[in-house]
Amino acid sequence: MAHYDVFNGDADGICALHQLRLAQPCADAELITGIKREIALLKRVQAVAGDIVTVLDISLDSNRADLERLLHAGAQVLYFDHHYAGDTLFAHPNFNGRIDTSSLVCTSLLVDVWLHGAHRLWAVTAAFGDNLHASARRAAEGLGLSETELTALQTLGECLNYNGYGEQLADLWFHPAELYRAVQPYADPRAFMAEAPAYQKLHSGYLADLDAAEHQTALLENESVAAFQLPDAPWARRVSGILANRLAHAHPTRAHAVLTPVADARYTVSVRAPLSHPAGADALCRQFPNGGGRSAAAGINGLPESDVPQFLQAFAAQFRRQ
Ligand SMILES: [Mn+2]
Repeated sequence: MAHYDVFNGDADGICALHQLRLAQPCADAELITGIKREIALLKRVQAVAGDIVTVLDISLDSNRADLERLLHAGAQVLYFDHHYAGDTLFAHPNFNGRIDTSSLVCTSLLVDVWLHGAHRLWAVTAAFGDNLHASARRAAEGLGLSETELTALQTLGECLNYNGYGEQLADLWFHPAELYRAVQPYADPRAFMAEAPAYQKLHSGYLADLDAAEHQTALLENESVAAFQLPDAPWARRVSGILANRLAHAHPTRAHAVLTPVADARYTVSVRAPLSHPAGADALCRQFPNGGGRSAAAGINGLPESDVPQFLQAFAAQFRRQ
């Protein structure tokens, strides 16, 4: 009987798996992950009857055909996620799913409920990483954390999330499976931050990239929206998603888009709805090929340069103040 641990290569995916495996160790599981935007991960799983596939933080809608293939083959699937899952509820005797697309939860918070709060510090970290600051603070109530510790967990969540951004694995400081292996020995994220060389490397890379991003000028900017275009460089591809989150917090009533050049005159687009009204980002992005995500945070893969004006127009219209 083989185990497959399939997880998004961002903070939420890593922290969800880490919580589960602290509670239910499974040393021989095959790790299947990738850059944050690589979400069609189930196609890489070849499970047979009796195998157990654990799936964390990737859209069921984007993996539906392969999920059906694995269930049909007789695999047991445990699935936690908060991304768009399609219009119909998914049901199968071998499928155990905890899917909640509320903008207040992330996958690690769903796992935290499942584990009755056993490793909540990592769920708090992940919620910060997924830009769900209020949910992170709510989850942390009763843990007795100081404001300094909360801020540290926020930085850790942002760093783990930031590591997943990039066009290819070579853009990243760490392969997400390697980063998961680095956190694996630490039941307490505060010890990971204090002791792990991997964290020192990730944190200093994060600060250097943010510094480089600071002086970008807007393509479009008014009271309700702002869009920024980054240069064609690995640091820009790494920092793009974090930049969108930081802009969102600096201007909570404004929607933000960050366009990052990738190959073939195309852009990766990160969209954040206004924090004051976190809705519409997924509806905007699904108007374009390879667009999707959550109501508060969504994106488009490979937007052609020729479609940028159309995107900016749709973006401004989506978030125009009524
Ligand atoms: Mn997530």
